[in-house]
Amino acid sequence: MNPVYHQAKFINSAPHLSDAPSDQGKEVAFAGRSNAGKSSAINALTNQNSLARISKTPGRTQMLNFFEINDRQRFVDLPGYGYAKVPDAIKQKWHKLMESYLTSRKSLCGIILVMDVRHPLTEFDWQMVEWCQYRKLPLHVLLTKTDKLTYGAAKTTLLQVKKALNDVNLPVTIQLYSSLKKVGIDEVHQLLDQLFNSTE
Ligand SMILES: Nc1nc2c(ncn2[C@@H]2O[C@H](COP(=O)(O)OP(=O)(O)OP(=O)(O)O)[C@@H](O)[C@H]2O)c(=O)[nH]1
Ligand SMILES: [Mg+2]
Repeated sequence: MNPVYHQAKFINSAPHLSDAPSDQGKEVAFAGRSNAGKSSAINALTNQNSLARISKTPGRTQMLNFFEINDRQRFVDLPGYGYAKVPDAIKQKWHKLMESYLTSRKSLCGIILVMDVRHPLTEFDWQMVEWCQYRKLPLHVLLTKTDKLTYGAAKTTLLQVKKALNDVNLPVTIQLYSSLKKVGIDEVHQLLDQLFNSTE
C-alpha cells in the first residue's frame, strides 16, 4: 500500500486541452473504453469512494478529469470511448480531444489502459496502443473486474493479452485487477512509483 496516492484531490474537468492544468511535473493517464472501470480504478487506488465520478450512463463524461497527488504528480481520468450509443459527432470530438492530449502533453509519462477482463483488446484499445507507440509511452494494462471470472479464466485472458501485445514495440506490463475486491492495488502502486520516479 502506498498512502501517497490516498492524498489525491480533484483539480478540474477540462472540456478542451487549453483548460488543462499547467503542463508541468508528471501525469499518468487512465484510458479505456466506456464502462471499463477507469474511474473506479482511480477511486480504489486513492482509497476514496467518490473522487472520480462513477457514472451509470457510459460515455457521458467527455472531458479530461485531473487529480493532483502533490504539486509534481497528477492522475488524469480520460473520457471513455467506444460506446455504441454515442453519436458520431461526439465520437469525433472525443478523438480530437484525445489525440491532442496524447500527442502534445509533455508531462504525460505513462498510460494505464483499463480493460474489462471479459472484453479485452477492442479496436479502441488498439488505437490507444498506437498512440502510445507514437509517443513511446510506457503502457500498463489493467485487466479489471476479475471478480466476475474464475481465477483460471482470468489467467487465460492474461496470457492471451500478453501474447497479443508481445510484438508491440513498447514497454508493456499487464496485470489482473479488481477495484471491487481490491485485487492488484499494490502492484499498480509500485508501477505508478516507477512511472513518476523515472528520470525522463
Ligand atoms: N464487478 C466489478 N465492477 C466494477 C469494477 N470496476 C468497476 N466496476 C463497475 O463498472 C461500471 C463502470 O465503472 P466506471 O469506473 O464508471 O467505468 P469508466 O471506465 O470510468 O466509464 P466511463 O466514465 O463511462 O468511461 C460501474 O458500474 C462500476 O461499479 C470491478 O473491479 N468489479
Ligand atoms: Mg469514468
